[in-house]
Amino acid sequence: MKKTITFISGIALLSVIFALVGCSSSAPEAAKTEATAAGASGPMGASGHSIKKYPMQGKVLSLNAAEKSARIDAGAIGDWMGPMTMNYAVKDAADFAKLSAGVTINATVFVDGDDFWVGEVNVAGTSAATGK
Ligand SMILES: [Cu+2]
Repeated sequence: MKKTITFISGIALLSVIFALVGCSSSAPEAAKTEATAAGASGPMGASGHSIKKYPMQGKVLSLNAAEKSARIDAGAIGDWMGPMTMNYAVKDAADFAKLSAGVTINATVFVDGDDFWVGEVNVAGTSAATGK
């Protein structure tokens, strides 16, 4: 019985770790990246760190006009995020205007500390099959 409880605890712990790693970069990794980029001359963001840019390819699933955010099913985004569906702020109105449900995009993810958003949007194609 004790063994079973230990096993279940292990699963729960793994789940927590996976959840933490899944949707944000780990602190040690961020620290390492920052140290590596110390000599680089990126623009400073609000966080005081230089803003990092990652190419992203994804499909827009839905839009939230009030929040100017998009739910995007994206492939791996550099070493920042694995392939997953999540919400991204789209800060630039011109970029947001290019988006609609069903389109596939090539874009850039900007990461400023804990803040991130999508910009430099290019619509790569529309999915006529979904007809949205
Ligand atoms: Cu994520």
